[in-house]
Amino acid sequence: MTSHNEELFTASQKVIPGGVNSPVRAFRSVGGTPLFFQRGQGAFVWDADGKKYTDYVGSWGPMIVGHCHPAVVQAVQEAAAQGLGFGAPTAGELDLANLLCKLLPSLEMVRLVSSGTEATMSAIRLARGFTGRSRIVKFEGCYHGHSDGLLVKAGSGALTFGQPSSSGVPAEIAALTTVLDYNDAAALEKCFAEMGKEIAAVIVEPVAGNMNLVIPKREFLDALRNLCTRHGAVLILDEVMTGFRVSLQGAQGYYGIKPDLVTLGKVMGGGLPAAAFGGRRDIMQCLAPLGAVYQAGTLSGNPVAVAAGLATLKLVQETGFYDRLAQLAQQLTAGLTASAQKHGVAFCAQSVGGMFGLYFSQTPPTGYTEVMACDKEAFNRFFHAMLDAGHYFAPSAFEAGFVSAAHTEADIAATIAAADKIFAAWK
Ligand code: KE4
Repeated sequence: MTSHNEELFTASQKVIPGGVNSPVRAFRSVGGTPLFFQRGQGAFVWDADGKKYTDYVGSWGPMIVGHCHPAVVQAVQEAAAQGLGFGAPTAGELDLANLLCKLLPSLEMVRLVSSGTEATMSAIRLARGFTGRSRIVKFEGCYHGHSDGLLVKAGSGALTFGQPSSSGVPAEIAALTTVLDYNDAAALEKCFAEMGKEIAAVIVEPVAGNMNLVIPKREFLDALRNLCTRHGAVLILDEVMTGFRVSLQGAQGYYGIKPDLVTLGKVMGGGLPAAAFGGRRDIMQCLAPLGAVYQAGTLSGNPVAVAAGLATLKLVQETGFYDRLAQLAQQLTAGLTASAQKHGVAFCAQSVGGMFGLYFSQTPPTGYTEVMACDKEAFNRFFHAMLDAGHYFAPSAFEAGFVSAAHTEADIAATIAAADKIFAAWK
């Protein structure tokens, strides 16, 4: 019998390219029919056939307090009843801006936008306007949204399709982007020695989450900060994923690195379209209407999205929130790793705060080349076997996973038990 997912997917492909509104949702990397979700509650989601899954994607990170948390839903309902949008300032935007600046010490000023792509695109333009320089440096496998200059050897969906660069990006634009290896401090040092005066900004995921999870080396983080300072380049930490995910102060607080600009999204919108970029006051004051760097957005600071973000960020400030989130992620990764090793499967896993990576390799990758050496086919088999068992991981070997405060130790144990059965029968 055709599943409702299959019916919806067939119909969607007639009118939406690939049947999805974002490529990574299409299951092209793992194969099979993408799931169409109809409901989420706490740690769980239900697909169009009514099948229940323990959710380790969480809308790619935003659902850190779980789906449909009552406090978030209530805040959204109350805000919506007052107005869905004004295209004018609201007190809620000021509350969110003040909260972001309180939580992240590097934020002296902040501008709200509607997506991570807008945040990074705007931060790059701002860095170019502030420095008067054009070159940007990024790292292979890192994904910063789909603006032209950043879709060069990008990660996430772009990596999934085996074409790290995207067509449609003019060569002239791509030529202004230098791509280096993540965690390679020496390559960064050499790049600055050769073209330091041209570099407007270095943009980096302080914990890479778009080529699977890759943990930064201390010397890499130190080189980023020191070289940008020495050469007058703007250091942009792209914390769209890590912000309020790895700690209350994001990766910048977790690792003690102070960016000049930071981009935020996902958790700060609680699942609704809210993102931001901000940082040093002297840089942010270059933005229109104060300065010459133009940036704008009809839906920026949308009151309903802001309400979801404020409610979510209130909940994550509860005592012990991140300790528990990290414990859940560690319980999952340790349990999966122990099970695989017991059954002789070449698999390992690791976590940082509430995000984790799963790898079909003997050791966790430290960069793009090692990520690409992981057994993608094995991941795809594991993904589908776990999906059949009712546990939903990211539909790509090149994505990080996420736990929420709504997951319980029992939920994690059930996921590990399901994986154990799969690893026991692994050939
Ligand atoms: P959005 O434009 O998708 O809101 O954010 C882009 C972005 C920027 N920076 C980082 C570090 C990100 O992880 C993202 C988006 N992440 C992907 C998942 N890896 C979004 C999922 C998708 O593309 O559908």
